[in-house]
Amino acid sequence: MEQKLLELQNEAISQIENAEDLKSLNDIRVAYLGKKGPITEVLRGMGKLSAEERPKMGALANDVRSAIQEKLDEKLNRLEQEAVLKQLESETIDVTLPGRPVKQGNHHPLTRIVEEIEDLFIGMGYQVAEGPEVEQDYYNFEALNLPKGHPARDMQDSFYITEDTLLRTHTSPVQARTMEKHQGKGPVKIICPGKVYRRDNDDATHSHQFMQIEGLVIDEKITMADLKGTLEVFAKKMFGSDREIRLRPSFFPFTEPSVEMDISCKICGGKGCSVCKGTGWIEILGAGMVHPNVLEMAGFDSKKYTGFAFGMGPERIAMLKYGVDDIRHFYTNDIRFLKQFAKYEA
Ligand code: 2U9
Repeated sequence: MEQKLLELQNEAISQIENAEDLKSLNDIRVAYLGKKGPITEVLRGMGKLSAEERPKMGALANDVRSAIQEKLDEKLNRLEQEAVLKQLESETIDVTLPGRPVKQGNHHPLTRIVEEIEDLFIGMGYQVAEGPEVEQDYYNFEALNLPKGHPARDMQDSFYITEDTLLRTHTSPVQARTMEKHQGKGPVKIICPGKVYRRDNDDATHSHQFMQIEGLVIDEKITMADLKGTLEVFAKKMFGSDREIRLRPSFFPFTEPSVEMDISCKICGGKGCSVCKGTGWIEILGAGMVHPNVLEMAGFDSKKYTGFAFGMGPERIAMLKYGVDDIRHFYTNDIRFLKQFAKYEA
């Protein structure tokens, strides 16, 4: 029996050493130290032993049991430590590894241009005013000196929704609404960015939906000089202090006198090239002194108040600034086109 016990001990210990995981370790414990285990079996056979052999065998059996238990505990600790180490390893984060690049979008080029122009005029004390894209005929046309049947209306072919409701063809109705809210009291100093709609066939330079930024200043003693000064500051900040501006006579129903503003061509420095069609100048915006009819219709005393207004197309400025040759790129959401502007992100 003594031999049997020692064999069991060696057998159990070699199995414990080869155990790979906690489960097989537990199986060994149950197999050897369990109620039905061989050591228990041996102890049950103690009855057949002599009185002097029994204590010796009992002590040996307990030694074997505790030797096996000790080995089990030892192996258990090691396996648990190994499990913890493995888990730590699997959870170890190599902080020196580069982070996974988070695909960050970027501002749409038109948003960049509009925000740049907004910041520029906010810096000159203007407030940003916005209004509905679905507009009333009155604010889109009549309030702007374009009475029903006025031929100039056709120049702005419109998406009518009802007899008197349309998709606005310019952001000027926002200025007309704002003037009305002022109930004839100045000053008014606003810029109005936003989407506008004209029933047009899309091509490289026309889109049925495009953007505008218009501006309006109304106060006492506002002159053409104020307009020219403002446009000069705008042009130099937006296109570079080395640019010249030129004002040419023009016509808009809602301004009198009216002008168009050109800036000197950056490509040829004014000598003439394909970009400026040989003129040396590039048209940027239209402007003028607010027509007295427009002032009066909005409740301003045109003898006391004067004002200037201007209007520009952000697409045109973006096409010049970024060298884009087709306005439709701004609207067809081709990621290859849009992600080119990621490099401009701060
Ligand atoms: C009020 C009074 C006057 C806004 C103006 C322009 C000239 C102009 C064009 C720019 C690019 C239209 O999209 S575009 O082709 N706009 O040239 N806009 S003066 O004049 C106003 C507006 C509102 C109450």
